[in-house]
Amino acid sequence: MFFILLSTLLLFCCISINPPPPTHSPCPSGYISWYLNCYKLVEEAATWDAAQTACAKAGGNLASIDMSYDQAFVAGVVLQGKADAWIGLKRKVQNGSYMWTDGWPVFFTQWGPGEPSNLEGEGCVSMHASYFFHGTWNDTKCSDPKPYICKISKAIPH
Ligand SMILES: [Ca+2]
Repeated sequence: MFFILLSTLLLFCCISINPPPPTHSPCPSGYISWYLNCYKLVEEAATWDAAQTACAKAGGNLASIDMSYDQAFVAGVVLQGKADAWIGLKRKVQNGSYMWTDGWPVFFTQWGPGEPSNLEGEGCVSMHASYFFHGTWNDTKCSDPKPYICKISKAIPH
């Protein structure tokens, strides 16, 4: 019995457990990996167009939100930033319909109460950071400088 106990103790004391290797992030530096995408909240305010250009330079687009899981994740990121942030949704001048900059069709929306108000010059969509509106969307003035959220995605619309 004693020997069994001793050998058990020896077994536990002397096995070295190597820590697992760090997880390799599939995203560029500064981006958060989530699902098949990489996201980054840029807190320096820019107009909607300048924000989209900046995201495109990094190989992405202003973030599209294709389902409730994306919405929950992006809202969590934006709420941390404490300021409303641009997302990749813009109204087309031609027919008034909305489209995502990355080409995905709009099959999920999370408009705030009374939105989109569709006022003239309010064709760009930002996400509310205030807890009261909790990540809901608002069409607002494209020329307003706001923080923004970029998304780099491996999923290609088809
Ligand atoms: Ca509005």
